[in-house]
Amino acid sequence: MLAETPGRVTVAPAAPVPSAPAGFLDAVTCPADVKALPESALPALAAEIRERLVEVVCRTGGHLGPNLGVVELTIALHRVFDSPRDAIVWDTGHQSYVHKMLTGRGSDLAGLRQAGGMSGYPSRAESPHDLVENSHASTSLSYVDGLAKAFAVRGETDRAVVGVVGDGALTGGMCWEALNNIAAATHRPVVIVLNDNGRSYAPTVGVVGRHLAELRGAATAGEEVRSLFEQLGMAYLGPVDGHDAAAVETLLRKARALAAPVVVHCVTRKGLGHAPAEADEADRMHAIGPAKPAPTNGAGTNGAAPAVRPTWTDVLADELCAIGARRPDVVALSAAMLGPTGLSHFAGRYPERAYDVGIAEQHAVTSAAGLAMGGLHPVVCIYATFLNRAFDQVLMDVALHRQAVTFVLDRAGITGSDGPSHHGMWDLSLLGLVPGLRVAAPRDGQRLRELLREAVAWSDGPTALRFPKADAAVDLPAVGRLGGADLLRADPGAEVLLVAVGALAGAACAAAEELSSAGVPCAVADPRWVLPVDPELVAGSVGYRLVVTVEDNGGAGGFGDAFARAARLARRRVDLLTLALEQRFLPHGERRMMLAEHGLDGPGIAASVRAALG
Ligand SMILES: Cc1ncc(C[n+]2csc(CCOP(=O)(O)OP(=O)(O)O)c2C)c(N)n1
Repeated sequence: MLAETPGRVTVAPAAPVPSAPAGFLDAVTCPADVKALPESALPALAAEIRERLVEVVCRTGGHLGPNLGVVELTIALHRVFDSPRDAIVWDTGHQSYVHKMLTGRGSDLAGLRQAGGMSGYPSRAESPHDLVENSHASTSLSYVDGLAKAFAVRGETDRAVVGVVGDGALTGGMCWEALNNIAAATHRPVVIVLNDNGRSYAPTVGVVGRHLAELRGAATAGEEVRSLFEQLGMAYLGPVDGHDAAAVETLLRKARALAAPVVVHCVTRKGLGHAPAEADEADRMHAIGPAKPAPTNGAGTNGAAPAVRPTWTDVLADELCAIGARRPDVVALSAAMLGPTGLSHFAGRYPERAYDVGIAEQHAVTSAAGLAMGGLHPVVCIYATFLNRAFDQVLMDVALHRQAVTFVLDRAGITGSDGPSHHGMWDLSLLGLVPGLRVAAPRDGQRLRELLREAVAWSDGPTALRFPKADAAVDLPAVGRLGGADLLRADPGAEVLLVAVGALAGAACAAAEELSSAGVPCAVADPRWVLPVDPELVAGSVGYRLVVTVEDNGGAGGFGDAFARAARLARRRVDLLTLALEQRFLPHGERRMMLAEHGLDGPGIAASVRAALG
């Protein structure tokens, strides 16, 4: 794998960050307040912002490293541009906390990513200063291209358009599609602020990262290197030390005055000012979880630390390594997420069989098709929500060609604190449309291992596995079979059949227990392979008073709809209740609580069944 060495950022200062004397931050309620500060106050303001970021984000969880890296850059942006009249678009948006603090939301930071609190991304509902909230990377330059065209057509030529894009996001193909247009329109002003910290989560892969490193190196050595952006016809300013607010401000003013497409290359350090983040070579605290409450009685009587349960991702990582040892043809791909998808273990053990392609899901999927055509079995590990990007590639490049590619969809279902753009609630609806693609949903760690082995053993077309962001469920042994499904419970004379998708099996069993105790005997089935729907399971469901499907996909076109369609096509009469997530953009919150709110926990499922039975 091509990867820039971390720490090659040569322009940023190595000097200690000043500690924060109180005062400036609390006085900033809008960008005009930032503009009014004397230049001499900027280092102190930056120090206060860092202190507040560390204090809050270490408690709530969130994108600490990226935000610590953009403090001065954000201050400079709000001194030069007039948001929201000037449009500032943050690529991905995970680095917008400082922008929020400077646009009147400093006091809301305490509720970051908490249910009902401030979003961890820009949010149009929160502020007119937030334009783009989708948080899927590499879109900013397309948005600014459109905004710049719109302002030109409307004659609003005094409005600047700014896209802030990371070197990681710049590995995404959409950025280059946008640059292809932006650079061609030499008289249409667009300011592209390139926030170059040399890293995505991990050091940025590929020649884009290498070129940026070359530009940084040349600047330090005082050499002239013509940037790729200039070769494409744009102006290029920098590289500038992105932690020198005054220097960035000077360059941004120059960029604005050019009234042309221009790239301002800012060199920053992810995690700057927080020693644990700076020392974290894996990802510079790109995203951290909330502080764990101190254990009260978890240490047990013998004083041993409470057992840490493996996550679904941990189990996947372990089993994939085991498969890799037996199967030299198994290769793995990630789109800039080797660590978060658990692939770093496989990549560490089999570096020649692991590919980090950058933030490039579409390319990852078609490249996997090529790997399969070349005689290998690729496993593409991707967050469920990001597979949406590559639907056409799954459909036409993989499935039409019947290539044996396995997709591992981590973060399926409710993901929690990342909100609407990150909930993995679309995959079953989309993948259900793909002819010849089989989708599995493991109910527990043991099933994840088995299903992954079955998926990579399948050579007649693509397969997918989906599981959530959570600890792997406790193993639920089968008590029998119903068609191709595992029966997890079979009360004598069962009236209700609950068919649960993957990790929701536990909730279905809890509901069955509650209903059974109240005199409604139940059976619970886990299809394991959920799509296409098993005709034998449909046949086996006939005769129950009520059949209930339970899934954490959106209701439209999910497993329940697929089951109903299969029953309809087979002309089987089934009284069907389909329980799923509401088909709308769901806010951020805690997974367990959100599932309960959607009636997808044990008591919620039982209540829906009681209501349906009247
Ligand atoms: C389409 C898509 N794939 C993956 C991600 C996950 N992701 C979030 S931030 C990030 C790295 C972004 O790196 P960069 O743009 O350089 O910003 P930095 O965090 O370094 O400031 C990735 C891969 C995403 N948000 N969108």
